[in-house]
Amino acid sequence: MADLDQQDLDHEYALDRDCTTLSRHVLQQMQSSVEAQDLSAIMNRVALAAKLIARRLTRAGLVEDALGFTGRTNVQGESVKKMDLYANQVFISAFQQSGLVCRLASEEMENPYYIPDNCSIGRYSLLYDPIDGSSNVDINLNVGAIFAIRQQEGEDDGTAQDLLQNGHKQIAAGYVLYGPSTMLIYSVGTGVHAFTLDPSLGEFILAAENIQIPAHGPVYSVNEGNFWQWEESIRDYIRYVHRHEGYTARYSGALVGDVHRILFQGGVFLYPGTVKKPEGKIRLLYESAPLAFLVEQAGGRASTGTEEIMSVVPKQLHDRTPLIIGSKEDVALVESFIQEHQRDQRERLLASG
Ligand code: FDP
Repeated sequence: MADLDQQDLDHEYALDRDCTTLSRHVLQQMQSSVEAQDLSAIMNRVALAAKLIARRLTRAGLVEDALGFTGRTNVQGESVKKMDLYANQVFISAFQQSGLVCRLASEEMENPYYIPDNCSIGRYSLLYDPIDGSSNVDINLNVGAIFAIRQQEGEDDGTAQDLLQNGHKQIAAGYVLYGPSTMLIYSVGTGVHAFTLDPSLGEFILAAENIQIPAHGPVYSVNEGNFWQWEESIRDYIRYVHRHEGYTARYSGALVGDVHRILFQGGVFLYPGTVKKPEGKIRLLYESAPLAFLVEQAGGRASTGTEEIMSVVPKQLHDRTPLIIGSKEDVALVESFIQEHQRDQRERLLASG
């Protein structure tokens, strides 16, 4: 009997030390706050969606109709993949009976999806990118999902105007990385924490707590194929890293994968605007702002080059921003090139009268 008790104790200890589940962690982080139960339940639903999508991705090459394009274009004019549509729908289904999330807004849907039955209970909104890095899906490389949670403010007449606010209105954010293992990284404003899916348990288990981004890292992550489409300032930054020792390039084609590397090892990801598209490619509400929330919580920064991402107020749901995100010193270095060019331009304008 004594032995059994000891075994039980050891088991308990192992659970405490090694097996903190996501929902329990959210509750611990938020202590007695009134939102704790709600956010823990919402995070559980995100985890459920992530598990379903991970399962589909791991079997995508074996089942019919999982890979390739649907033949449709989304609100951004981009070709929609079958996996984009599937993942978008999984999030909707996961939240349909959540009782808490009243609106879902995703880059795959022109307008938010309303779940009126939930609105009397919870007034939360989920903003998400169901599959980030979709060009990687068909070739079995890493992809991700990005999400943020906001609280609805005032009444919504169907135009979701209250979502058009800056990133400080986010109460939680995170991403899922579908790589060799599936990871879920989140923050409710009390640091950044990483969980790994244990497929045998079907649970996300705590892998790293209070992650801090190094102030500087060797990686710069950018699609250099756009070199001649950028402003001179970005080209100058790239020339700088080419000419200085200690830099190395990494670009996976999925923002989540590149930001994940930077979160742990430091460096900078940039997707600048181009001369033709100064706003760049990355969507503010579904990508830049959630990742900015997370990276700031880990001691890093996110900027458009001239403004903190967290301060940017969108005019429309699907607005895009240039994005420079990662280690504090590396983001500041990119900004210094942009600011120097802006100063030069102003001086030239003044000189020309
Ligand atoms: P995708 O369009 O394939 O979903 O924001 C979307 C994104 O991927 C990022 O994940 C990725 O970093 C970037 O776009 C890739 O775009 P480029 O092919 O233009 O580099």
